[in-house]
Amino acid sequence: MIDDKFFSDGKSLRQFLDSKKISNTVFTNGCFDILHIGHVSYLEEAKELGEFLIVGLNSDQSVKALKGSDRPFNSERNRAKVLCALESVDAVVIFNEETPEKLVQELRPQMMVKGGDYKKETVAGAEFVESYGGKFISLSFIDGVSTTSLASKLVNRSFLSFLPNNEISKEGQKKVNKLLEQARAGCISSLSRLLTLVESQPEVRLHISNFLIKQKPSLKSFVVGFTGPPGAGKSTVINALIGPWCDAGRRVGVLAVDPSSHFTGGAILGDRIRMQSHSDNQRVFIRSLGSRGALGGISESTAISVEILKYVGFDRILVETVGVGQSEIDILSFSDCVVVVFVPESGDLIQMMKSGLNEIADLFVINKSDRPGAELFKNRLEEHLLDETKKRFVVSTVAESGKGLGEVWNLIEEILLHSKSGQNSLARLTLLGQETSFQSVSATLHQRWKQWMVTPEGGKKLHSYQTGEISLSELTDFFFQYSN
Ligand SMILES: Nc1nc2c(ncn2[C@@H]2O[C@H](COP(=O)(O)OP(=O)(O)O)[C@@H](O)[C@H]2O)c(=O)[nH]1
Ligand SMILES: [Mg+2]
Repeated sequence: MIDDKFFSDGKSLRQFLDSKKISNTVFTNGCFDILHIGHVSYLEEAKELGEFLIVGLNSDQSVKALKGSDRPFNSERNRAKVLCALESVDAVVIFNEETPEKLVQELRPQMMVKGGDYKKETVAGAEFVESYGGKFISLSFIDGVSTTSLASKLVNRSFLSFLPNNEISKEGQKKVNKLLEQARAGCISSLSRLLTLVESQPEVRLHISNFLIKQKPSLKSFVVGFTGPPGAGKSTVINALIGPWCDAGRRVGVLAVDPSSHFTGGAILGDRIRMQSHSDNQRVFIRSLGSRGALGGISESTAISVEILKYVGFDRILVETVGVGQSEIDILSFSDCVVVVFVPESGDLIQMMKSGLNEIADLFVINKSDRPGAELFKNRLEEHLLDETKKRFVVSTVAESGKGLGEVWNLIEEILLHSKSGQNSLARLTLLGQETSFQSVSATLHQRWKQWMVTPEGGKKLHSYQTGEISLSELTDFFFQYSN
């Protein structure tokens, strides 16, 4: 039955029509790659216009030439079979050329029909049909459905399923909550596991920040950020400060965003043996971040790690970052005290000042001040700070020998006395919520945008933007109207 409707070329169909004396024929053509409601309705409408509906079907070769090498999805034989199964279709005939003009000349239909907003002038064969008194008709196509847009929808769907899950499962939430509880009870391996999780999984970051924002902020925990050029001595300074904090009965957590940072656990100033017992008491916790291919922002996983250390009960959280990029400034901007470590040769001083670091710094350390030029550098820096309203301290140190570090420690503690740790925590968690939820929102927006672009309306608007008829913000407004 189906094969009765199928003709491999115009000639055999012509012979069939002649033998059956069928003259009231309606002709249409297309690729019909994935059949959808638009095709079915318009073929039914076309059939109403005459006695016998012929569909000219683009061969595989011709579809490739028209739509690109990744089309058709279905072979000509299969496409033909599906069409033949439709009640409205009386014959399917394959053609190899890009246009059906030659086929139309062979078949001489009474009527030629196209779907969609085709103009007669642009349809090959239409003029020929009219030359012997036939008619050309353009039928309306159901808006928004086409094989091309269906295909992109399918692609988008499968792409979405590969996106990292935005929300952590109920079971996952329980596990993370349990780890938080264990870490708070002093379990260091649970704490390590948590930090690994937030480094690699944005959805865990979001869950924990939602959890922590509901907790009472710890008022005894303070965050001290250390930044400065690589090699200035940040790690050496931090190392040396751990001992005095332990001596003062504080628990110290260190987070180094620079994975090359080396820590000995504060053994330089503190007594080596006492330090070992400190770490037995879990008084000191040291962790490098960003070393294992963090997914998403290093600054986000650092910010949440800081808050986890606070929740777990560390009193002083020391964060070492390298460089002065925006993300470092983001991390530091919510620290209770920011220490900038320079060396006398820091020629990039002015550049660092310009980058916004100056506004958040509380204390400048000129380390390696055993080197020539230290005094001159200190004078220059102090001059630079003179006209600033915020009070800043400048201390010269030799971190390797410990010179000046007692003063640094005292100044940090004094600055912390006046800081608003709780407010900073809240600000950090709020920013974290903004950033992490934005990642999911932007992934969703991107998908919507791609879906809009393949609709006739979206395509038209993009074209108008490309040709300068509308601005980018107008394009955006149209998109939001569509998304609503
Ligand atoms: N001469 C001298 N060397 C120092 C001083 N402080 C640190 N160093 C050395 O400088 C190098 C870099 O120090 P490090 O703390 O790793 O720098 P970071 O990259 O800023 O963390 C190390 O070899 C330290 O031993 C100092 O005050 N004087
Ligand atoms: Mg370092």
